[in-house]
Amino acid sequence: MTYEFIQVHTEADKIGVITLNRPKQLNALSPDLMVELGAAMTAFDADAAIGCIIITGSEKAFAAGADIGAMATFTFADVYKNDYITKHWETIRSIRKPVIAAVSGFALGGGCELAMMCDFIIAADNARFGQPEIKLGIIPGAGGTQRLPRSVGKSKAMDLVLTGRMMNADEAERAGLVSRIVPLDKLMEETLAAALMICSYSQIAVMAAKESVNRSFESGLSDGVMFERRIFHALFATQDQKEGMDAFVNKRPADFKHQ
Ligand code: DAK
Repeated sequence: MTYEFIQVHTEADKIGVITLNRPKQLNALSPDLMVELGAAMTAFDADAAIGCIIITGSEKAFAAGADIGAMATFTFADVYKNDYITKHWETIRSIRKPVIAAVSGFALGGGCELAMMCDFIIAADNARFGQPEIKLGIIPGAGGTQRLPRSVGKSKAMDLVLTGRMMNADEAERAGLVSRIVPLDKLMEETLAAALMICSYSQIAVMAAKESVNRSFESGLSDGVMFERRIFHALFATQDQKEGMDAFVNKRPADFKHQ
């Protein structure tokens, strides 16, 4: 498939890299771009050779939000009856392989929400995060009011959502929104290294780990721990568990077959 608003390539035959590519609009997330993003992610998720997916943007912008021009004249009836772009944004939640957001520059509005839908965020030192929708007379609409407080706590989430201010990479790391900050010129190198590390493990264990961590956001502690326990037990049915433990015991590198 050819894409107009994103670029897609693989690294080391096992990492799927998706680069948002509407530079003149600071990668504003139009419905067409989101359709392409969903298609590319679904294709990588279905590709047995791919162990990890990276979403990135440009140095200046990961994404400056949903496309304001495209939304400007919509009425309530338009957005409510057509469930405005909802389906285009839900695909990412169905991706079972790990997805890393490599963020440089602006990650605002839907851009910040997209980054938060990824499994973790590696930020360049020039990254700036925010939910400025309040300035447009709306509120975050792709999970920002729900994921941001889970990530940074109520007080900072309220501050960002109600004032519309941006936070820099340092503040985002202190608040727990991003997992690490790297120099801008090392962003892809460091993100690819993290992705390669993930790819070196059992894909079944990696997917199970992602599913279990995500469950912590959807359930109470007892249910979450029970879910984890059963998944943990199930992993003893895999060849990869035998391989991983045998490799440790015999002091050799593990050779996971993802079985
Ligand atoms: N949409 C469309 N165009 C955008 C844009 C955006 N979000 N952000 C920037 N651009 C365009 C600018 O209009 C400008 O275009 P030209 O004038 O050159 O044609 C070009 O990108 C460069 O922008 P600036 O000239 O403004 O560049 P600066 O460096 O001066 O400022 C900035 C950069 C990022 C601070 C500024 O552009 C800015 O404030 N942008 C808007 C940020 C924003 O308000 N984002 C939130 C948008 S609302 C949903 C899913 C998602 C959403 C809602 C619902 N569902 C699933 C239901 C999301 C909503 C949003 O994100």
